[in-house]
Amino acid sequence: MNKDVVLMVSDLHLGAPDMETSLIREKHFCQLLQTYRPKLKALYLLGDVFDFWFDYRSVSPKGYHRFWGELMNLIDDQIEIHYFLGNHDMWLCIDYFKSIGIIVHSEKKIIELYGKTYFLAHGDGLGPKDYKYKNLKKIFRCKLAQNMFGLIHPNLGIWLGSKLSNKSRNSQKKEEFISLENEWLFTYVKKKFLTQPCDYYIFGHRHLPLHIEFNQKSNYINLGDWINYFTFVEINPSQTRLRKYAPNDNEIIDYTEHHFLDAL
Ligand SMILES: [Mn+2]
Repeated sequence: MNKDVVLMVSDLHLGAPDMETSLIREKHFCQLLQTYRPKLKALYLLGDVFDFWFDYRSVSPKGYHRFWGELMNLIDDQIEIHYFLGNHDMWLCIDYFKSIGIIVHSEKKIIELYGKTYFLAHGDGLGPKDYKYKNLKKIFRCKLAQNMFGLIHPNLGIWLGSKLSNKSRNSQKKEEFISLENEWLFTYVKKKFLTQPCDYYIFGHRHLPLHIEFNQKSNYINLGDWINYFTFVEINPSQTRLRKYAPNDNEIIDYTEHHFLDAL
């Protein structure tokens, strides 16, 4: 079998709202990876995989054993794993993740696959508005803040981080589509297209699966989430599709609900 499929997934928020609930989603995700593993070339995790993550010098958060086991299987099969930092897991230790065999990206990145260009990012802090978060991000991304947090005892630090993460997003809330004008990441994409034209702009963060085709050949895709939608992008040499894992039937289907043609 050809190993030529690339998967992109984001916003699993593992750990939220509690470990028991999260474990159900974690098992579904592992099922997806097992299904694709024989034909998988690379896995792109586009941020917020964990609801909160912090690596102390010698301590990492407990749990997520099935997730890590499945990732190790992929690494042993020489399948590339890329990890883009989200707003909930921006404090993971890049060097530690690298030592596991994961390629970590702390900024947006353009890649090429099968002759198409893909602009990839988690999506936080992009587009108009959200000034409060953009300033917070500057503080959170600074090494000093990270080092200070590292001084807090892990039992307290991880408890505190998880509380704050849960508060920053009501993780069980289902995002709904209102209008294209309200899609601020699409506003960002339309502007970006003028200076950095790409075939696909793929983000997470919005927690709402979307596929918007614009300018004849360009596409904005939002990955949705693994809380309410179980959506992801599948890329093979001939197409790029937004798909959905149906946990109850262990079935993979195309996600077509929010698919807009000729948006510009
Ligand atoms: Mn998120």
